[in-house]
Amino acid sequence: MATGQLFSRTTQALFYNYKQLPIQRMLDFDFLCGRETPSVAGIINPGSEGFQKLFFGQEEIAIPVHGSIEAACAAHPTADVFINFAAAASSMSALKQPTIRVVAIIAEGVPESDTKHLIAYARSNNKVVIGPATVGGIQAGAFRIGDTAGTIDNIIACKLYRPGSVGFVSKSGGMSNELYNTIARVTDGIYEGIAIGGDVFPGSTLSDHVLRFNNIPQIKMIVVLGELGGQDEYSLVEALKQGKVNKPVVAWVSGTCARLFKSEVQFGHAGAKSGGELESAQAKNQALKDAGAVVPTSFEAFEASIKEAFDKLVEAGKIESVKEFTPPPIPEDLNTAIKSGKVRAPTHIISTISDDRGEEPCYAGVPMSSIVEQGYGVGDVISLLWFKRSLPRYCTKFIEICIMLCADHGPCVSGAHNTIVTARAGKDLVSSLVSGLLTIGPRFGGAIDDAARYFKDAYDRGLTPYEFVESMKKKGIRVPGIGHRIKRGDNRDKRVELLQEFARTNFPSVKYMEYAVQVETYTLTKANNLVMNVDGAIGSLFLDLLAGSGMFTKPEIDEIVEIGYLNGLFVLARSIGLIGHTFDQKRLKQPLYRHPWEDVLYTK
Ligand code: Q5B
Repeated sequence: MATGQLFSRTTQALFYNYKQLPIQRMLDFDFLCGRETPSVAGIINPGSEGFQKLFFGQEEIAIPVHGSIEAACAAHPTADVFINFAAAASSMSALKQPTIRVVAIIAEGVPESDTKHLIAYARSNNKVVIGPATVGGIQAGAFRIGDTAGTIDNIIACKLYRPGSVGFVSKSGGMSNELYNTIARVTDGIYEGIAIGGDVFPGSTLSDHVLRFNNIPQIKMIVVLGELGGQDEYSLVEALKQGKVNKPVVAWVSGTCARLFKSEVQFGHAGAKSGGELESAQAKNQALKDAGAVVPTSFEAFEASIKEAFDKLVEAGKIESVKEFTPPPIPEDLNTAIKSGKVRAPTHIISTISDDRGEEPCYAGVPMSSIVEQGYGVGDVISLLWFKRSLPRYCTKFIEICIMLCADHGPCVSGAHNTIVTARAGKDLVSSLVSGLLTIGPRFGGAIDDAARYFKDAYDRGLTPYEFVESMKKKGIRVPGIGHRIKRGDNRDKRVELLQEFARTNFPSVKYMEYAVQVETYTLTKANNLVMNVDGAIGSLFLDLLAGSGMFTKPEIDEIVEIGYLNGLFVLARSIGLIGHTFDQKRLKQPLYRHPWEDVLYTK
C-alpha cells in the first residue's frame, strides 16, 4: 500500500458490536466495486460466538462472530481496520492489538478524556483513529466504512464504486454525502473521502488527512469542508504555509451564518460552536485563503471553485481518464421485492387455524380480545383451533369435562409411572412430560379414536352388539373402549358415569353411546373386567356430539373420525396430570428410581 493510503481493495475490517444493516451495506458496496473478498472479515459480539449470515452479492456467506477483540484479531490477522459502533474502552483494546492499524469510532458521546488517551496512544504507535461520532470514510472502488455515503443509489450516483482523483475530508458525515454528490458532478469523482467527526477532539484531524492525501499519487486535488469552532483548520493553515501540501486545496469552513445570531450558537456537533473570533468560520476561511487554499466566497460558490480547480488540472494534463464501468445491480432483498410487488414467491406452509400477524392473534378468525371479553373457556378454544368453529356451549362444556376427568388417574398408570421415573432420573419438565405422553396408545388412553371408528362403523352398518363383538374377536382385535385393569362390572369407572350423565341431560341424541352401552352389556357377560372405559365413553359420546350438534356435515364427521382428533383430548388432559407428577417428584426431592429385584421374575 502506498504511503498515506489507509485502505485498498483487499482491506478487511473487524466489526465491533454487531449491526446487521451497516455490515450488509459494506458488503453491498464490495459487490458493487467487484471486490473479490468481503470487506468484513469478522464480527465481535462480546459474549457470543458463531456465524452471522449475510449476503455478498447474490451469495449468502457466513461471517465468523467472535466473543472478544483478541480472539477476532488472532483469527483474522490480516484484518487491520476496526470499526467500532461502541465506545472508547473497546477502541483502546483494538488499538493495542498489533494487527489493527485503523480504528473508526462511529459511536457518539465518547468522553473527551478517553478520546485524548486514544489519540495519544494512536500517535505514538503510528496508528490512525477516525472519529468518534463519525460516519467513517470511503475509498472509492475499494473499501467503505459502515454507512458512509448513504444508500447504494447515492453511491452509484456519486460514482463511488470506482476511484476518481479527489481526496475529500470533512468534519461532518452528513455534509460529506452532500459533497460526494457535488464532487461527482464537477470532477472525475472521489478517490478517498473521510469524515473526521464533529467532536472537539477528533481522533485524526483535517490536516492529518490532507497531508496523507498529498502522499497518495492517485489523488490530484484535495477538497476540505471544515466548520466553525475549534482550531483544527489552523493546523492545515500551518501545513499549507510550510509548503507541506503541493496539491491544489479547495476549502470551505461552514458556519459563516453564526454571526447573524446575537449570542453564541452551537450547531449539531459538539465541536461546532464559535468560542471566539479565531474559531469563527470567517476567520478560518480567511486564514486558509491566505495560506494558499482556494476558498470560495460562499458555500454556494464551493462547487464552482472545485470545478475550476479540477478543470485546471485537466488542462494541465494532470488527470488520467478514469476507467468507467457499469456496476452490477445489487440483488434486491426478497422481502423488499415482495413488498414492492416486483416478485412473487411460493409459500412453504399453509395454515388455516390461527394468525398472529395483525394487532392481536386470532384463533379461527376470532380475535384474542373477543375470546377474553366473551368469557370463552378452554373448550371454546379447542373448538376454534381443532374444529375451526365455535361450538354450542353444551359441546364446549362436554370437552372441558373430558379434559377435567382425564387430567389424571393416579401415579400407577403407564403415563404417570414413566413421568415419575423420568423426573426422578433428574430430567427436566419437558422430558418427563414427553416420556409419559409416549405411553399413550392403543392400550392406554389412546383408544378413543379407534373406539369412535369401530362403534360408528358397527352402528352405521346396523350390527348388533353380539355381531360386532364376535366379528372383532374373529379378527383378533380387542374392542377399543372396552376393558380396564382395575374397573369391573361391580366397580364402574365414575368418570364414565359422569360423562354419560352429562350427555343424557344435554345432548340432543346419545345413540352411539347407547350402542356402546349395549356392547358393554354383552362384553360383561364374557368377563367382569370388560366394562366401558373412559376412552369408550368419550369415543362414543363424541360421535353423538358430532352427529347431534348440527355443526358438522357428514363428510366432516367422517374426516374427523378418519384423521383421529379424539386421542388429542386424552393427550391434552393427561399432560396436566403428568406435569403435576413431575413437579411432585421434584418437590419431594425423590432420588433415582430403581425397580426392586424382588419385583422381577428372573428366569431362563
Ligand atoms: N379382553 C385396557 O386389559 C386393557 C378386551 C378383551 C375384547 C377388549 C384391555 C384393552 C382395549 C383398549 C382400551 C383404554 C389393556 C383403557 C385407559 C385410561 C386409564 C387407565 C387406567 C386412565 C385392559 C384379559 C382378557 C383377555 C382379553 C380380554 C380384554 N380387553 N376382549 N375386547 N377390549 N382394551 N384401552 O385388564 O380370553 O384371557 O385372552 O386392551 O380401551 O387406558 O386407569 O389404568 O385413566 O389412566 O390387562 O383409565 O381391556 O386384560 O389384557 O389381561 O385381558 O380380556 O383378550 O381374554 P387387561 P388382559 P383371554 S382406559
